Amino acid sequence: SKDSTPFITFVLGGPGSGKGTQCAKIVDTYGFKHLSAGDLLRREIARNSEYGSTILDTIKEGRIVPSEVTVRLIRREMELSDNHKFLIDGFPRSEENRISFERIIGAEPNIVLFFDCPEEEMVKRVLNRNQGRVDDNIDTIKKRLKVFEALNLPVVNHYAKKGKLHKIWAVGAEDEIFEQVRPAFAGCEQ
Ligand code: UP5
Ligand code: MG
Repeated sequence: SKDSTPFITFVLGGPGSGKGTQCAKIVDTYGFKHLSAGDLLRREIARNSEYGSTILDTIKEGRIVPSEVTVRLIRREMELSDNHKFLIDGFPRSEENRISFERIIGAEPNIVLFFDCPEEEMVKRVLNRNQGRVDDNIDTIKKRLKVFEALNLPVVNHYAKKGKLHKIWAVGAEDEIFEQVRPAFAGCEQ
């Protein structure tokens, strides 16, 4: 219920590493509320909100939306949810994102998953996706990969040092990858 302390999982990995795909399986198996930061930002674009056009420009360039905007969207979804188990997908993308979340939400993640995928595989998957995302073109993908390497890997290293990181080899069949995800949630079976 709303009274219990949130149980937070961060899901990290480069563009096309399979975060969204594996999150769907985690939701089905372990009953988390899925919050994709990218989906929340795309929803702001679609509803033409105050920050919509800035978010669109940022996503087209593969850059990171200011932390305060993203954290506010995540916080609102957490407050609105009856669930207390959250799967936060594609966030935090930088140390600044991470520090901002910890300050504003006042909590750290219990678990951090990292989907480790070779760049050429990520490029192939994103170019094959065909769902009309404005950032699924080769120019933007190259920028997303650079930003990921420069800004997201420090976050991964931070949680590795804290002993919270579950690194998963993200190549192979979806179900095989999920078998590597399961041990992170040992004890979370519903
Ligand atoms: N696929 C999945 N698993 C597969 C497998 N095992 N084998 C073969 N194919 C597989 O998967 C991608 C594609 O690969 C799909 O077609 C899938 O079927 C297939 P998906 O599960 O969608 O991968 P995911 O990691 O979720 O890829 P996504 O493109 O969503 O990752 P990004 O991190 O790039 O996108 P996100 O939506 O998180 O962010 C988009 C942009 O929003 C960012 O670049 C940034 O500009 C902005 N943003 C922020 O600024 N701040 C935030 O906090 C979040 C986002
Ligand atoms: Mg995704």
